[in-house]
Amino acid sequence: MNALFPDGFRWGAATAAYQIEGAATEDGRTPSIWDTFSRTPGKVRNGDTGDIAADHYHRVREDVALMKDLGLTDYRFSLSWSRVQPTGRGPAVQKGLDFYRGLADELLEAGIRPVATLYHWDLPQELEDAGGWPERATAERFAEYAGLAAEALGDRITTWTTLNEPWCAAFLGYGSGVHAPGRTDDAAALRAAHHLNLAHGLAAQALRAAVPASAELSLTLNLHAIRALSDSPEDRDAARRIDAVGNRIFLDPVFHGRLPADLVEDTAGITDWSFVRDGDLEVTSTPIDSLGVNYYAPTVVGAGVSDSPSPWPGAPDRVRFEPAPGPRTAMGWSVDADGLYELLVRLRDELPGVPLLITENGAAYDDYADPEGEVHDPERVAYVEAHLAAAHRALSDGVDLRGYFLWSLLDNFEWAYGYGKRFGIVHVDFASQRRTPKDSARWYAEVIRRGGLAR
Ligand code: IFM
Repeated sequence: MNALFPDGFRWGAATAAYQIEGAATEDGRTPSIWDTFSRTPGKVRNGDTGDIAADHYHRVREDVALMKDLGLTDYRFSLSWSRVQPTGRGPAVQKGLDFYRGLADELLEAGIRPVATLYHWDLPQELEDAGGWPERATAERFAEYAGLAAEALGDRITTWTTLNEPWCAAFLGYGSGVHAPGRTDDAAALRAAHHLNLAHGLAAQALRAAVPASAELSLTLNLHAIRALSDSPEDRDAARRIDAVGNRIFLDPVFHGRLPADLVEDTAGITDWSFVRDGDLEVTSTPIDSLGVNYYAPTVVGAGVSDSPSPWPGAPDRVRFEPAPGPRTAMGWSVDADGLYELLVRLRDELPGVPLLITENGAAYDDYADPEGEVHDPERVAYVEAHLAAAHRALSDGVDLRGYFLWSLLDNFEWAYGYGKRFGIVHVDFASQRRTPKDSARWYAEVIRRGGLAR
């Protein structure tokens, strides 16, 4: 049976600034929290940093040519805030804007739609020094930066995503501390989550004012496909808690203009939420045009206790996490495409009228170039094929799914794992910066050419 996607389906690949650009000190760019964090001993495996990364800053032409060869219709990338507006305040830096203008032009010339994300975790360090996301002022600064970027680039970039995975920014950054800025403070993490929602809403307003009416505004969330270990009330309550602090903490303010009442109750011992001011939830629910969903693996939970510090405020003494059964990727994440289907169908039911994009999906494996210089990655092909099949099933069941972006185009800096985890469909030899399309890249190009899976 063939699983073909509708005409106009967007076939993409995704990356993020800090993970691929390098050029950390060039053209006026100042440190972001990830520069600081990765240079702090013990924070990133092997002491890796994004100083050079995949050197994309100097290899845009080559990289766009690779995308063209793949037949991508869309390319999702992020802007480095500290390249565009180095201190997070004041005017934009021309060279920073020029870089993204050049990238957008190169893409358009190749017939590829640029899909820009304004924030993929790299807060200018100066803003963290002033308090970071737990401070309301950071949301205001973000809206100003969004306006500057949109004014300068809105004539060429017509799909804008405000934030990528605010859950990670708030809870890995300020809760468990495994991501920059590495703070472990539950109250700060919850404040950060609210201010990220606020930043999203304020930025959506700033973008709307600056870009053509036809532009598409979006937000990308890493939503959790949550499964309770059993039907017991305790296990079901564990799933509810994780759904509140993992999913509804963003979905409710953004799409329904409310805070989940059970979240407020679960976290009452941590905060009274008085940082949410009158009118904030109207701002967070500023209308947008689509929702981006990042999905890798399901989250299996039951009643119990989990490690501290934890990225789940209000849950660690009530919830334990279990690996899902079955095969795993090199991240240790289970391969379970049904979770993607479950998530998409849930969103169909809960957010009628909101078009969806899968803005990240993919897998890390221990890839290497063989003596012939080829990279065979059959597990990645199987992973993506299974998830595309799940996406197609969701489409057939009425999900308004508009596109799929594979994470990632290139092997890159995988945050606290450094360069040890390879997600790319194009292999990067970080010593020489040589790019080698893996088997999965050729396979994906064929999927795009056919418009889906031929099975
Ligand atoms: O590499 C990350 C990306 O930056 C955000 N989503 C998950 C990916 C894999 O961990």
